Amino acid sequence: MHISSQFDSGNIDVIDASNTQDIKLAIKKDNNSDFYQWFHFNVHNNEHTEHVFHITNAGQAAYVEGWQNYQAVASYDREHWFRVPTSFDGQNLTITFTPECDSTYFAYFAPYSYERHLSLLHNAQLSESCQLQVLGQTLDGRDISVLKVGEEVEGKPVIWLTARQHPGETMAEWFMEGFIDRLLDVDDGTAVSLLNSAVFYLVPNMNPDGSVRGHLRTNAAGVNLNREWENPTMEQSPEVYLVREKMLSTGVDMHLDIHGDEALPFNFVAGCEGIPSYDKRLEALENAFKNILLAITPEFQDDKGYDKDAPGQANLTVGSNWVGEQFNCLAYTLEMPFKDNLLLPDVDVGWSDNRSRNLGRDVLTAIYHLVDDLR
Ligand code: GEM
Ligand code: ZN
Repeated sequence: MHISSQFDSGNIDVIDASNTQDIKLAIKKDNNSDFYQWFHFNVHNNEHTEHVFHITNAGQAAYVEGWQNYQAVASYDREHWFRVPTSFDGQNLTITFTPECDSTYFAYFAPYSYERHLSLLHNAQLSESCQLQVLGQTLDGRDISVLKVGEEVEGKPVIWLTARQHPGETMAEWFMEGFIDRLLDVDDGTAVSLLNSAVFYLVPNMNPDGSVRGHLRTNAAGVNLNREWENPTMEQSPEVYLVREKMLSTGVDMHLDIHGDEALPFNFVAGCEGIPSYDKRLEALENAFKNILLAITPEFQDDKGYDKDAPGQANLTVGSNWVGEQFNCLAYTLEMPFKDNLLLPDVDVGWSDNRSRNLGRDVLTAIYHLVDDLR
């Protein structure tokens, strides 16, 4: 048997693999950081017997409550990911699995590779309405890419979507793939009409370095990008610095920052109720967006989520809070679960890449119904 993680977004340390009934593993920390939770590894064994994997440092991971009722994902073809029997005893996360093929991949959530990221960007640029722009480079030298979709016209709202500041939250880029595919579909009347009404700036992956490195939450320097928005630097957080500068040049009338949540088994949004300039207009826009999305899909709910910030107490280093305050606009952090949507559970796949893509498509409809009220 051989266990490896030397591939895009791979992350595991093999402690002891001498006994297939008691394989000891550990998740590596993000570089220069104490955060860890994302794992992604391959097991090759032509003996299709029961394997028992113990991730022995799960008890000290970033969000331990994320392991409660969590099931890991596995894949034979790296396309179709299914949930596998997983348990947590407070320290060890144990995956018990009898493979049907010689080679099996395991991960925290369906991985979104850098190659797929590049294909997403370059397929998009084939659309007449889409321009692929490069804002600069990350610390490891990868492009920070934004898709501009539609034409800027005086008076037309400018809508930004950013995703995967936290690289282990791969559902965020699956969401963007669904959103982008629909927005560029010339046969989709809602998308065509929306592009007549607004211009979009879309960043499918804010953190390509952390993604390839197999990080949970930080960039190559070990910096949490979603705590950099007040004072980003080219030295520590060029990803945020360059996107923020572009936002300041385009203006922003609506911003969605797409994430994944380790613990809460729901889709939900976190708003800007705690920013200094929060007012009845922003409150009305937030409620309108939520009510429209609630009407569109049962995958969304507004009962469970993060605690609300007290008035004036929002952390302005957080992306959607800084954008909401800077541009006095509708700005949400949108969260999807690593586990499942408890309101609509799927025992085979849980929350998944496809369901993330479909939520992206549904959010486009919600924006369509709100776009004329953004300015
Ligand atoms: C969260 S977002 C922080 C809370 N945001 C609001 N608006 N209350 C983070 O960065 O910790 C997103 C995430 O990690 O998924
Ligand atoms: Zn996040």
